[in-house]
Amino acid sequence: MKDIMIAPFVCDMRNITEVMYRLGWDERNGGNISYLLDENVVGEYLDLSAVIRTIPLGFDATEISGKIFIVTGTGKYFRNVYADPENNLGIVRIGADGKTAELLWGYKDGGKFTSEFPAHLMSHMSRLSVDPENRVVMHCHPTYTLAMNYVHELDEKKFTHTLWEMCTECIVVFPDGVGVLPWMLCGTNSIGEATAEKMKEFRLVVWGMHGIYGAGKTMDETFGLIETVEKAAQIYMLTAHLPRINTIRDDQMVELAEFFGVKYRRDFLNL
Ligand code: 2HA
Ligand code: ZN
Repeated sequence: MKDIMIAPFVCDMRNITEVMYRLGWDERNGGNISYLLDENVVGEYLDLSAVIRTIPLGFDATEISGKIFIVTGTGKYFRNVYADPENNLGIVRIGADGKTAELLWGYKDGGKFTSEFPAHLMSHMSRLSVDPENRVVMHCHPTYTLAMNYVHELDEKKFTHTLWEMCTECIVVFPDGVGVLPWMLCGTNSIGEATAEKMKEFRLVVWGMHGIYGAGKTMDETFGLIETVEKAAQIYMLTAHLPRINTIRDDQMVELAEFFGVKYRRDFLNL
């Protein structure tokens, strides 16, 4: 068996949580990440028949039973993941009954996965139904994106359009736009279901006055999506109170999307 501490998926989780914490997107226990792993790769590091304990999921995940995820722990701080992955992360397999998770590694102090695991798993199911290569679901509280929630209409067309106007690369990076949910109680199956519904259409979903969800094939892609939204939101918050003299026009966004060959939400433009 190889040493799990050098497994690329453990390194990815340690590195990304460290970066996100330093960016100020994950104060205290804010934020959570789940990463769908390849069973054969995990098998190089762990005995897949050795279940440490089982943990109830609280909803039916039969559709993805047998799948293995590395997930941040509930109540755990991103700040601490790098130094102590085995307490702050866990590797779980969705049981055959679809109602429990089998712990294979981690949550060493008796902990369990994030309270947002239902939202994550439901989002994984949605994204996999439209993109079989999706692997990562990431949630965080990026500062400027959150600030923008308080001063900009929470309408997905208008919100996406404003972000697209803020940086030239935006329409190319997230041509599918940003889904927006109103403020909802977090940690519940209802917010999970609402997020998953949006995830059929969007890789990015804003949780009104709370934060953002991102999904992608890799850690880089997912982080890059959120990072680009956050950059655009920062430009917005730095300029929203000032007279606007210049902007990226809709016909220029079309030019960008067509030049880079991305399938974009044309209905989000005002053509
Ligand atoms: O896990 O961010 O939404 C802490 C949160 C809840
Ligand atoms: Zn949150």
